[in-house]
Amino acid sequence: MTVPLVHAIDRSSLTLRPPGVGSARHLSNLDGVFADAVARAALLADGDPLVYTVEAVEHREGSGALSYGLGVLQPGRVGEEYFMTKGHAHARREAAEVYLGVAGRGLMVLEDLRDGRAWTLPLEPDGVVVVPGYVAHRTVNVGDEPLAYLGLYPSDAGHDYAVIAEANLRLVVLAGPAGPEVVERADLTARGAVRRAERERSAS
Ligand code: S6P
Ligand code: ZN
Repeated sequence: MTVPLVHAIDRSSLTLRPPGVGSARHLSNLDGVFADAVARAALLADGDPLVYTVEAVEHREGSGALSYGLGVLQPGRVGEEYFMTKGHAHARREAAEVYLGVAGRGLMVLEDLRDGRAWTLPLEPDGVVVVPGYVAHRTVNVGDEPLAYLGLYPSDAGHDYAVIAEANLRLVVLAGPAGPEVVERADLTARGAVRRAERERSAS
């Protein structure tokens, strides 16, 4: 089947016209992504929410072909963490990607697999973010509305989820009292212990 060369982003329904090839990830599909296993189990017991969908338009004609996906990440939290994507690096490591923000308020969490350097960038309507090659990436919805974005990538980039599955990405985005807080994963355990002690003190 021929893939159409023109699509429109319908900003009211956050879908492509004509539709791309859809896929969805619910919380049950995101194992080892969120740090708070207790909060995740509670949400799963309550009905396994939809976390995000992707509508992909993949062109496969030759080695220079480009593809794209419209991602729509729901607002929500698992414990202190905002809803986010599973995250991946490209199987063909040098393949870069461009993200275009469409709706909502997000952050991209990035990590260079060559030297471990990690950083975040805002992903907002009409903002354009470059993810260079060798950089693992995920999106995080830090707002109250769905976060929508278009990711444009070489068709032969491929997804490698395993490369970050064991250690997860280094940076974690938490919902703090004044908005998103970016912390090192290594500091989460200490932070959790302090919170628990505070809760116990105020309960006694
Ligand atoms: C593809 C691009 C996006 C993601 C989408 C879902 O290279 O980066 O379309 O696929 O954000 O994330 P994930 O980590 O589940 O593929
Ligand atoms: Zn990608």
